[in-house]
Amino acid sequence: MSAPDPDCDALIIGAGFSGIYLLHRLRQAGFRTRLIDAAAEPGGIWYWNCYPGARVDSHVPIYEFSLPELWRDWTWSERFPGGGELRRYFRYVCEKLELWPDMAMGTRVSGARFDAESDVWRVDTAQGQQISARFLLPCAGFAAKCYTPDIAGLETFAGERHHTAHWPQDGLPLAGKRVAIIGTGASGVQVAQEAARDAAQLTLFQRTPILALPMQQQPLSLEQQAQEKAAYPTIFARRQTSNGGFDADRMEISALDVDAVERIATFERLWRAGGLRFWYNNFADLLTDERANRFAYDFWREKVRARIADPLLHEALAPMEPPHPFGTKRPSLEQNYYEIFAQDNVSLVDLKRDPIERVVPSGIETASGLIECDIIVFATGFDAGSGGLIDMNLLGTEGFNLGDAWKDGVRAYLGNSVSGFPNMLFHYGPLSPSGFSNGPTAAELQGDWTTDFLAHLRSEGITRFEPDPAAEREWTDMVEQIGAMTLFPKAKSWYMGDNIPGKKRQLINFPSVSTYAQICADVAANGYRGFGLVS
Ligand code: NA7
Repeated sequence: MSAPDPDCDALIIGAGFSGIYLLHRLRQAGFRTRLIDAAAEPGGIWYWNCYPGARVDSHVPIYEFSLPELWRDWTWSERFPGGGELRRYFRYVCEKLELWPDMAMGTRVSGARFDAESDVWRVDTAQGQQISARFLLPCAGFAAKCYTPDIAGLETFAGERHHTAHWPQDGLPLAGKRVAIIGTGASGVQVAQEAARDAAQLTLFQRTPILALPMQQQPLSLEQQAQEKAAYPTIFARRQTSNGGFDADRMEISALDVDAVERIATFERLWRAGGLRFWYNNFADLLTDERANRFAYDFWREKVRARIADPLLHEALAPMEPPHPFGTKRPSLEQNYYEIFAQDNVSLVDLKRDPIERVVPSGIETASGLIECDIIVFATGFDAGSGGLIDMNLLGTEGFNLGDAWKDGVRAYLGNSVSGFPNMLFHYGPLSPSGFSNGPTAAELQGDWTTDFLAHLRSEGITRFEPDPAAEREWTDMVEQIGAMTLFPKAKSWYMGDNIPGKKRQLINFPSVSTYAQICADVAANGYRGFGLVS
């Protein structure tokens, strides 16, 4: 008697851009597909990171799906939409594509094991369900596991404390409160701008200054968007062929091959254009040559210093010497970050000079004294890429789980598959372009590739695939080698994994989405080279 069919052909974990797109494509291709997500609503990071001021730092329409049936009828209110608007967008997408019947929200994976007898994944959920699926497709995103540092006395704190990625869903008013923010990455900057409006007192605890860029936010009118939509197909096509999945690439010329006048004029143009353009449209060697990089840093520093009223803060917020090469940590966008330090209710603690010693019931004690507070915001980032996948407790064929497989560092073929874990493809994961790519671009690219791959397996009657260890090693080494040609290893960052104590230092992202697309297409054209396929 043959084994019963699994509950579904494919089980997707995660309802962010990757998971939602994949669900749509696999259903179109006739696969029995289900999607589960621990969150109550779709949106991925936009569900969890609901802290005050949460906002995307890639502009629309770059940061949305390219499907005409979606963008034709959707309009945004701003060039860089806020978290609430993005959540509404996700609900609209699920409605429009009629995805709800195959989605189960509020369903968290507690473990999964590959059953080698039947070539099926058996997934357990924290809600007590068992789901079997031929293919397991985790789409957890790069930021599924947040990081809170272990600070002495934290549990004694009498006020409220929250990580930005676990902000209370029904909100937490900051008005009139004494707010402490630990961490000045993208999230810390966004909460700070909000809190500065009406918190009684805002104290930012900064370990490394962020090299933030001006957002140059713009409201978007209906008429303007209606006009711009004529160009959307061209913009979306361009997105697929650019390095970062945006609408343009870095320039072809070196910052060293132009004179100072031209260099400054270029920097000025990119600065005025706003958003991440100063990062991803800059000179060709911005992220590979320290001299080129230094030109950009010096420009950034002078622009920012001109906005910081108190000269005593210049060195802390925009030091003479760069804390790391510009752009080797995610720059992130600001709107009035540098101006808030002129307000009476805002102060900065430079942790390099005045480190945190402990948390006490009434606040945070540093070397120089106690700062009382009602709310501590941990804007301290993520165990990026691998953390969320490891937490799913996935057991492969060799008797160990993914955490054990990656204990000496992440290894993966094409940044989507691991030997010893058959029939599993993860999206927007480590060693794929995730952290270096605009999210929706990578989601669509990987979603299309996976759909074609599973269709190929179906047409060939193949029930099991697994990457070859040699192909996996080659891919992992290649990402490392490409990384070594850049300045990224010169920073301590989540890109390099070393923001997390004990995590292996390695570049966890493939640096170009367009090259990644070409390689994946080539793998497919060559019979899915690098994968072992079993009927
Ligand atoms: P990030 O960018 O990883 O920023 C985390 C911040 O927290 C950063 O300023 C860290 O300082 C700081 N941090 C981390 N640990 C500590 C301790 N122990 N003490 C003090 N400060 C600490 O996370 P975000 O959430 O802001 O942004 C993540 C991504 O989301 C971002 O890159 C965009 O892609 C969107 P450090 O720089 O390590 O010295």
